[in-house]
Amino acid sequence: MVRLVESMTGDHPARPVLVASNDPSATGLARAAAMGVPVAAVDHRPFKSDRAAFEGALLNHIDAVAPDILCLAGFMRVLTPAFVARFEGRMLNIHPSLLPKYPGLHTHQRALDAGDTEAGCTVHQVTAVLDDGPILGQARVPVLADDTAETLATRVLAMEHRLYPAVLRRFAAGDLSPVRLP
Ligand code: NHR
Repeated sequence: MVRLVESMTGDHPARPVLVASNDPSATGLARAAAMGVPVAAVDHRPFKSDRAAFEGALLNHIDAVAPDILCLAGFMRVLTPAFVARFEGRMLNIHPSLLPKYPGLHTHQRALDAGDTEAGCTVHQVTAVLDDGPILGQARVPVLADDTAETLATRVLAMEHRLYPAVLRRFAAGDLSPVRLP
């Protein structure tokens, strides 16, 4: 998220209008505020299993700034089809695997368990099906012999920081052709 905000300057076609989180203690909120970006927090926990009600509260903040594009960055709440439909074709996510491999959680451990020799990350459009939308970019890293899920996650994260800003810049300019890194 910080890298996306930092990237939106100069001739970039987009500007950040809101950083929102479901976690009121997320450090990203303080970092965004320090960069001068408006922030909102909607704790999902009081809503229990009522995802639509949580999303309604979140939408109040989002609709107030009427964004053209939504970027999920470490957002960990599965979104309902109704929410996704509101932003069809305008919502991106970065996922820490080479999709279609390993949608969902614990991607690094799953790659290690499978004996994969490469891993990476994917930016995709968000659809109602989890981690399934059209791919807008991918970056690869090697898996090393002594990797743990943590060391692999650190190597992938460095590529996430390069890939997502590159994809957003292209997407905001109307270009849906996939970005490949390195
Ligand atoms: N929503 C939809 N409709 N489609 C996608 O592709 C989505 C999405 C919401 C989030 C990010 C995704 C990821 O990058 C994302 C993609 C959370 C879960 C999950 O199971 C799965 C995938 C992603 C994010 N969340 C649990 C839930 O009950 C909570 C897990 C937790 O809190 O640790 O929502 O990986």
